[in-house]
Amino acid sequence: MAPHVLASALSKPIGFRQSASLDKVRPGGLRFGSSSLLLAVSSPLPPLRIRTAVPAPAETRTEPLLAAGDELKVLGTWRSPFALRVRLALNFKGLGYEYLEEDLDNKSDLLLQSNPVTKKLPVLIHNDVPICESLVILEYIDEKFAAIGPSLLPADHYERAMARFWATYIDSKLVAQWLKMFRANTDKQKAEATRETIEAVETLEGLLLSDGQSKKPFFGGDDPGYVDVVLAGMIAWMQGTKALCGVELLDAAKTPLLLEWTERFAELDAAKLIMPDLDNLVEFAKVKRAKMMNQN
Ligand SMILES: N[C@@H](CCC(=O)N[C@@H](CS)C(=O)NCC(=O)O)C(=O)O
Repeated sequence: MAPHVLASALSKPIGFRQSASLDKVRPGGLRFGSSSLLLAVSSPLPPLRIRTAVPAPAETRTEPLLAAGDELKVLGTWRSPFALRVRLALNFKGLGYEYLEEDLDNKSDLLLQSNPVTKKLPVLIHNDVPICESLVILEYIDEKFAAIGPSLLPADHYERAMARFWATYIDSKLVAQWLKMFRANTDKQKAEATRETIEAVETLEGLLLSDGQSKKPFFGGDDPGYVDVVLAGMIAWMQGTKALCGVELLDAAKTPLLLEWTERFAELDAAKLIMPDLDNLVEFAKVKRAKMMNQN
């Protein structure tokens, strides 16, 4: 991703609407596979408009953000690392979208009808067609809007394969083991999951060295790309791990490159307004875990 391309994408207006809850949105008009569902009626409340980037002067805007009639919606929650990936990807591409905050304790009909298979977030709804699973959504955004903004995946086929490999690694190893560490019921379970999580973090630290030697600012190279967006969903969770699990994952001595990367990434225009607040996240996770423990 060439810096000027990213800079140009980020200088475009990125407006999205945020609803306090989806209670005000009635389901509909959505297709999942071949089935047709009911009509969508958006909130009667005036939408809150939030800009995530400073608009470029009109004369410097050369590309349309979305074709006329094109509409993107994201169903997410503020704390979801998976939903954050989707919002980051749209921001990097400079694509405007409507953001709908879901209540996972009371899933909206829109979510249930958009993702009847797993009933999970995030869902991207493009012109009333839902796409589910964060990594699938990222690839959809990159392919469907290839002509707009920078690409997330590299052009080279081998590099693309490697980026997908690391994205899968982040989910299957880092995220999966982090969750086990957070949910562990016994010291043995916790110690095992902690070891695995640290191993994943240290492996990712090594990935920030090109050819095992020179430092890369981003996993994508000089600019952020697919792997950056995938891992960035976990930045706040990694930062909160000390408070939640007593384990420092981002350590100036052991993982200096990853620590610097988290700071560099969180400062990007595409990221800074949508990264979750660390204190709120830790507070939320503590309450969640206490509830989980009570249920066991
Ligand atoms: N593999 C999925 C994971 C999505 C996921 O776990 N989403 C959570 C929120 S962080 C969810 O919707 N949970 C609701 C549930 O499990 O019922 C992805 O990458 O999109």
